[in-house]
Amino acid sequence: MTPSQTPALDTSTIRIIGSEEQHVAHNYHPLPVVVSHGEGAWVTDVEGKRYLDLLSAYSALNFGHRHPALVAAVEEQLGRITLTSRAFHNDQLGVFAAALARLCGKDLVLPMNTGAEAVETGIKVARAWAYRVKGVAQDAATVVVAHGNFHGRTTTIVGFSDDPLAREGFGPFAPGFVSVPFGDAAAIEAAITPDTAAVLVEPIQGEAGIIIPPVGYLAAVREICTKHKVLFIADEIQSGLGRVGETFACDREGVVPDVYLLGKALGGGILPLSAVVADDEVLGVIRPGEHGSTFGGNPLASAVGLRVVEMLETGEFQRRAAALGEHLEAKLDELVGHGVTAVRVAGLWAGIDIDPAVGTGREVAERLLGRGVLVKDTHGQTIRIAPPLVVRATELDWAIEQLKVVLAG
Ligand code: IF1
Repeated sequence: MTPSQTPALDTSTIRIIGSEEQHVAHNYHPLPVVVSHGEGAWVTDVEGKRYLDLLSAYSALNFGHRHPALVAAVEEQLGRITLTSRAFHNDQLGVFAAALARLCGKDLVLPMNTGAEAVETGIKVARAWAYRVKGVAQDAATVVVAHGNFHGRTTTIVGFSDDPLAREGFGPFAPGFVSVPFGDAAAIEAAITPDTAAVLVEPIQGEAGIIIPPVGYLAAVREICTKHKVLFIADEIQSGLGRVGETFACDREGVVPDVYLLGKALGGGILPLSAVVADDEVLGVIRPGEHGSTFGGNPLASAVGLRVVEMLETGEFQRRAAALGEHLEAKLDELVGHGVTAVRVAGLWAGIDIDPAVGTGREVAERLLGRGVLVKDTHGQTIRIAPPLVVRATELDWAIEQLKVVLAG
């Protein structure tokens, strides 16, 4: 492939990027575009150029940029109160928690802010449940995780990652995690001991490249966890809330985990909101003062979260993602053998493996940038497609036409 042909940048873009590089830690390698506005599935850069957003901030923008109903919920709450801490009650959290618990079919919600916080909270709750309900000896609890996992960036979480980029240089790491191949239910059962508190998996692995497990895997994990009295914790932070054409990716197999970990789109693409959702037998182990966070359960996030749950309760976004996902899959399948070596699609979420003869995922992302499409590469040869669920079929078709041109070199 010829060198990336992203168009020359204008002075405002160069100036802004330069300032960011001078004052912001270099923990990312962003594409050379400065986004200043967004609406629906589209964003506009400081030069006035428009792009179709096929990343959705890693599935945090399932409802699109600045969805009117979500902006209205924020504006309304901004005029009342934004933050109280949990030292006091507020009039939004209980209503949000009741709605989210109902959506999940569970009793209780523990609200946090980021996905990593929800994962960390889920691990703490599972360990406390193991000691206080299952009878595991203090400090002996283990959690089974999957190869190729991505659950966040805290040192506990990267400690059980097998991605050198995520973990090297950040040790020492917390003990108590056992990693087994993703998609292999027998490997999970073989890893379970009397000290196992939980199995923690993404129902579909996102960062790994939208890795969809064999049909029946989630049902097998459910059965194994029930059999061995181990908590099934589903990290639905990226796969949940409509992305795969269901409320949760676990719904694809009719499986209900013991614990849902939610985040990203739960905040409507406007502010951070995450949650651990489970029945009283699990979340009820946490006693006052044992866990929390300054912003966890704040009224502003709760007001947005409530509107998100109400939008999901209609099923409209799930149906849309399912229907458009079938359309997307049919179109992407046609690319296999034409610059693409493999495609994986679940609802409006796709991993596309680029033929190395065409170039790297990053090079394809840069070329798509030049054609008005925003995507993110992952693990070298893969690009991820995750448009807002409000995207139109005609817009998806246009984006795939741009991809075809890029693949053709
Ligand atoms: C980055 C990846 C995606 C997640 C799952 C928990 C979290 C994430 C399944 C933590 C977060 C984000 C983090 C962001 C980029 C993005 C990402 F590339 F890093 F791996 F989506 F695939 N569970 N994923 O996907 O949630 O603390 O970020 O709110 O760190 O670069 P968070």
